Amino acid sequence: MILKGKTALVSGGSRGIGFAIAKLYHDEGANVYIMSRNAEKLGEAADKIGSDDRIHAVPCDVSSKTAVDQAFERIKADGARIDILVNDAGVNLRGPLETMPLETWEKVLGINLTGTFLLTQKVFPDMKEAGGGKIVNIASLMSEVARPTIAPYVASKGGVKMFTRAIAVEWAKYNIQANAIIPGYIETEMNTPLIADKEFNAKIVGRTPAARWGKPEEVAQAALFLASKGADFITGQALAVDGGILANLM
Ligand code: GCO
Repeated sequence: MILKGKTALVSGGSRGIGFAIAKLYHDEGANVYIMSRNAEKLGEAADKIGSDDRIHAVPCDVSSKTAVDQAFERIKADGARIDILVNDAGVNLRGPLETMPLETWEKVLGINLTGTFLLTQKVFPDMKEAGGGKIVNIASLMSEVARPTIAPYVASKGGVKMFTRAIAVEWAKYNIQANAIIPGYIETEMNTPLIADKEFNAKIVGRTPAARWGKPEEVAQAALFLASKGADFITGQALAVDGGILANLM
């Protein structure tokens, strides 16, 4: 039980990569708070993870400072102190850049990047007081490369990677390690339309040396390592869990 005695907060914890991380952390003994906007789906996810007192659903729109403040009041009321923060909450709203509405841009940046900023600021006092902590930010292939029709997502994930480095260099003196994970193409709800698109699916599988889509549980294993003591001297890094796609020219 690698995380026994630790309390983790996982945003985006009701589905996909965030759910897989929350489940694995819980299986490894952590006390886990999961956050997402949809209270019903969040409750269902919490029930799937466990029925004990180590799993908690805290509905929250991470792009709203008010909502984040209220969510932390709830966590504080439990007497909980966050040792591990996973910023996974993210949306990808696709469309041509030239006609991309400002509202779409602001929604994607608000959840993916500003949400990461807000939660990171909120956990700092706990981690500083505890003498250290772990921050794991879910970046993306799109922190490194781009593709057409997802400009807000690309911009947000590039920011997540560099914000991770900013946290790492500023808070290392408090023994807080911050690292990013770069998932490749993973079988998640966000990617359902891409998986269903036979041409796109074939292109991705062809570009990925492992010749398959990844699984959320495979990303969760990297998140477990980065949250563990074994990663205490690793900070400011971005670990790709991508089947080799970023290493592959062709
Ligand atoms: C897309 C996908 C990607 C992946 C992931 C890759 O539209 O190309 O949604 O963005 O989800 O982010 O790391």
